[in-house]
Amino acid sequence: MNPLTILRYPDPRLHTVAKSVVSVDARMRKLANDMLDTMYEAAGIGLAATQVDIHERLVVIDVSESRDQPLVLINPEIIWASEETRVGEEGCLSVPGIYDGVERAMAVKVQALDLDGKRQVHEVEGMLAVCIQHEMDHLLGKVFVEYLSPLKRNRIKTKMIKLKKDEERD
Ligand code: GNR
Ligand code: NI
Repeated sequence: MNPLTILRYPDPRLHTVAKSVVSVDARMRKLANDMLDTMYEAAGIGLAATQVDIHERLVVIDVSESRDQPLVLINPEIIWASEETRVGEEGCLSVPGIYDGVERAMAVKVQALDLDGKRQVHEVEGMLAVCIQHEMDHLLGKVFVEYLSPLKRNRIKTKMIKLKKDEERD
């Protein structure tokens, strides 16, 4: 077990745009495994490398109830998105305790490399489609609260800064 530290909003490093992964090697496999440990320990359904201050296009996901179906996406690209959208309640490990509605495509087709460096295409819907879109936003430096109104976002920012101060006090 090697859990990594998850950056918390409004940390400016969360707005870094990730670079493509150049080679799927032993380092990448270790990083993906450390990210999976971190995601499971934090009870999340996904984690983007950006959230652990690594600015490369890598995400890990597990939307299964049994927490035993890890998915690793390297250099993911959305090659198709349904026109149909839906608003679903989202949360983020980088914005603990905050949940709000975000509009996303209902279904997407995503192309990515796996840990063997092989190209895979996944056509997904439901929670997995939501999660993939949420994680791919992180790789572009975007946190879900940026879809909310400036008023809500500022309230969240203030709350997160206060939470951090409270944590530092005890
Ligand atoms: O654990 C998470 N839950 C979640 C719920 C609804 C929509 C998106 C997510 S992703 C989030 C983990 C996380 O912050 N990934 O970046
Ligand atoms: Ni997130």
